[in-house]
Amino acid sequence: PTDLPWWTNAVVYQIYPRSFADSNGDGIGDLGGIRQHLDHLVHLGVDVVWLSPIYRSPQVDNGYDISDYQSIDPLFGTLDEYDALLAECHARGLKLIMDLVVNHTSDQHAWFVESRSSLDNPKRDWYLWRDPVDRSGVAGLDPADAARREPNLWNSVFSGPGWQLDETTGQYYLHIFAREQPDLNWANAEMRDAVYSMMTWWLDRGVDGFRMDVINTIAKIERDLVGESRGYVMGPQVHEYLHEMHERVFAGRDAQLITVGETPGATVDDAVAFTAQDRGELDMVFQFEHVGLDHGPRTKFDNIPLALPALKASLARWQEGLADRGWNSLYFGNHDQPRSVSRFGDDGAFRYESATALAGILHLHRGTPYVYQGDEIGMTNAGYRSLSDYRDLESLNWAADELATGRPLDDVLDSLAFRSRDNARTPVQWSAGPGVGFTTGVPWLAPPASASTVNVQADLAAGSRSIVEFYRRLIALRHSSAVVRQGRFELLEPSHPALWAFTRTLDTSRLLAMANLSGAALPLDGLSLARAQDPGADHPVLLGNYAPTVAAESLRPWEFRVLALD
Ligand code: TEU
Ligand code: CA
Repeated sequence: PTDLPWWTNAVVYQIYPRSFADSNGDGIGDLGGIRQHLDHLVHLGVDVVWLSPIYRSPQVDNGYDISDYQSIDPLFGTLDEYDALLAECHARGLKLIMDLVVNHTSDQHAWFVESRSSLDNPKRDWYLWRDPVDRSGVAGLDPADAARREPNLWNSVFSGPGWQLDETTGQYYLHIFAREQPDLNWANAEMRDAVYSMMTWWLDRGVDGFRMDVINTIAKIERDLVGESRGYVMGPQVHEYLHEMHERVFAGRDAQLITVGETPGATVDDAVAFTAQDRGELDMVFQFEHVGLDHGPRTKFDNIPLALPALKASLARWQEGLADRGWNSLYFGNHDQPRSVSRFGDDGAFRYESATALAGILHLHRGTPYVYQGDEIGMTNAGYRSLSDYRDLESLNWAADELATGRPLDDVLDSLAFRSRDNARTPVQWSAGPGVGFTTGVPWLAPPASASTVNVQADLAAGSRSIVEFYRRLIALRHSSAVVRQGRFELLEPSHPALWAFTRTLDTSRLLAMANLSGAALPLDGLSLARAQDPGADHPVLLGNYAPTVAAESLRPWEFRVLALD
């Protein structure tokens, strides 16, 4: 028996609808395609499905630019189809959560159309409008910055200035993402009320919670909005807003719901403040420390090598930091990150072994694991070598800026082939063939060549080398083990360059998880975990990615094992 909420024992599966399954042959995934594959999710054993946005949207940022929150974009289907999908999920014991994107709307949203229409429109203050600034007299600025008239010197995450001049009123509006994604003004209570009533509308429809897009950027600091501020800083009001949201929207049904906030840049202390249950804010957050370790100093597109000890230490820091208060999400991949088997594993000779080793290690940490569509079959980076294959505005805008500086195309393509968000957005490979079982039409984004051998059909026929089967057993282990769910985490051999090993302890029960994240055999003698295993005893192996799994004195390349010590 435990007083931990249900989602501490749950596994979430992220669907990026545009790339999951297409049921009408237009080459874009849709709700019909999802309904056709729900049994795949049931087979995996996941508990919750998170849908990336499917609301009406001009699709500038693939649906993260919403023009009507209470609708379904015709690309994906209708509200009736949505209700059918929700009912079918619930009938299968799956919960369904939606992606809440309320740091910004689309510039086509009725709220923004009204807000921009005049200085005294009632919704003017629902967005962040500020007058131009003349900084020609400001010392210490380079000529380019001194000439800028934007209210402050923030840049957009998607390149260019973070402000757009609106000719009609002569003011700038803030957009930390694309200019088609104007930031909402959370200081405005009327705007907040409209968001809360929209959220309640979805919960009343039966939705089981939300993933909240960049929810820690909703609180801007007024003094930073004008003047020489160069970097965004999270305003402390964010906790006030999230607590108000909790009271106004979640209270009374909080126990059945799951909420996860995406909080780029959040520290462990921020995450405790967001997720400690007595705070009444969020259940958990997506933090970005581990997925920032291989970013260069200038931009994420400057890929730098990642040493395993740094990755191990990062996850261990978050295990320790949220051990007593708060709760961790556990993820390596999503629709914004490179494919984890290409980034952290070996997507060539040891694709099966490394995909399963990474999943085993991640899922045996303390927290709620998130499986990103396609990772359950070890899908790999697309690695396109032609700019015309890319679709993501973040990638295309960055590449254009880089090429404009004279950087060689091949060099830019090297960066994109590893880091572009399109790498994780290629259609789920259900089978071989031109439409990879995703569509009977032309996929909106080109599947990589690997699809001919990397696909669900081939994986399910792979017997002891099926990645889906490994995930199924891993998820079953989580569901059955109180130690996995709540055991205390302790990292072993932190500085070892290839070994990732840790224990989980609950009362007198202990598990030992270990993986060899290298392509060479790894002898275990002399290492702390060998001592932890009471050499004499023969510890049962609960799960391993090599068959037959034996508690040997060494780990084979990319081998993962978890043992029950007591
Ligand atoms: O991403 C927020 C975020 O962290 C971005 O900075 C994103 O990770 C980018 O790739 C970093 O370089 C969320 C969504 O997940 C993303 O798909 C959207 O594009 C973005 O917000 C705007 O809604
Ligand atoms: Ca379609």
